[in-house]
Amino acid sequence: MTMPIANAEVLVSNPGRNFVTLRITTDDGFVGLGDATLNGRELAVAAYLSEHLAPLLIGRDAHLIEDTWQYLYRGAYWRRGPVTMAAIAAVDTALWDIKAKVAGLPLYQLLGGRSRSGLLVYGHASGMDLHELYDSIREQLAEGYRAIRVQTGVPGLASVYGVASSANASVGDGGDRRYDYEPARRSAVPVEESWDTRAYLRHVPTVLEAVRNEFGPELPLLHDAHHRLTPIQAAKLGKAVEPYDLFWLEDVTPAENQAALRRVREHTTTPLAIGEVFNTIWDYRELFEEQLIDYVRSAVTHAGGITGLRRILDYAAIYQIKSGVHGPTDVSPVGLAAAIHLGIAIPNFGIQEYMRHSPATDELFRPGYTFADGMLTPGEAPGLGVDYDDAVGQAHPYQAAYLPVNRLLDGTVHDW
Ligand code: KDG
Ligand code: MG
Repeated sequence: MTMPIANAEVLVSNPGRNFVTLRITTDDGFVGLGDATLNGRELAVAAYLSEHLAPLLIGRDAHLIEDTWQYLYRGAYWRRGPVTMAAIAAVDTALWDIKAKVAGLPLYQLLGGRSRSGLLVYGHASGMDLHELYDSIREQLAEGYRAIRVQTGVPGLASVYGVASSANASVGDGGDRRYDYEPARRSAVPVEESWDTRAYLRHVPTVLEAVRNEFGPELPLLHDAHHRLTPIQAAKLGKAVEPYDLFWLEDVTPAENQAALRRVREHTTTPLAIGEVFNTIWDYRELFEEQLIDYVRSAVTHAGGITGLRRILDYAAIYQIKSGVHGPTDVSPVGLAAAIHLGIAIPNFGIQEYMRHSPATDELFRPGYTFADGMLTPGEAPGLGVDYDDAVGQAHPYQAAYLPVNRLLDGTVHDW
């Protein structure tokens, strides 16, 4: 039985922040959704999808998920890269959504069924000082989170990426800092931030020590260094925070230089997570085979969909490396739902990042997954369990928004 694709629509909307969604419809009326959101570069993926991929999908058999993946990946000749892989991810996810709807099953059933009752998630706490940070952690605990990422301001720096403050609360996803810590600002050019690595390295261990003392030994704590350190600085940080027993230290060095992780690993037993900007299995090869990391950070949305990420995670599993799938608010509810279905099925689930989407975003996508007691669970509706409401989407058109650019105090452009 073949199931020809009749339509592939690219939907771009901004219910507080931009999302790119692919909607595939088959001749017999099955509908599948895929997330193709690439924060700050949304229209590049939208154009790749509508100009180059959508025309190739019309008439193809929607059941051919693997063949379509290979066709779009190998067939293009120009492989990899965030734009290509986000577009392939959206096609792949939408086809899985359709296949599960045809089967009348929630998607995780097609991925092998449940391996656990729910996904442990981590929430986001941040503050410019300890007082703000403790309040933020308490808010997260009160909401039910059982693991918490801790980001802090640094003395001498006016703002720090990833630290919510009242100054950036009104620019993004609904104007509530819980939904928009980064933020991606609606401005013609990116906002520029300043950075001082030595000040950061002096300050962060003191904050993690204080938080560990305040909240006790049990609470899993995570921290994201956002690619800003050299290998030896990262090694120093990993070693300095060992007494505070982090669940992981994320993105310590720029992602391009995989060998850097060797240097870090030689010096510290703090678990390492990396990969939110990776997009294929090749980006992980050295890291897996040399066992240089502990958690994989790729999202379904950015790593070639369920097919792409499943392959990466199966490879990781043979080295006892676990998932830690990227899940900030710029991964749409479609991308998050896909991650939840995958995460509940795989044997090597570690933790899932979760940052609640704004009410306007949930109104647009009406996700069927639920968060309770620190865990996410997929719903039992056939497919991904996410919809797209056109009227809501049309009421919130795209608005250009950029992630910030990071400079050292002397003006040098720095990693971030
Ligand atoms: O678009 C960029 C954000 O998704 C990213 O900076 C968030 O680092 C992040 C994280 O760990 O969620
Ligand atoms: Mg990160």
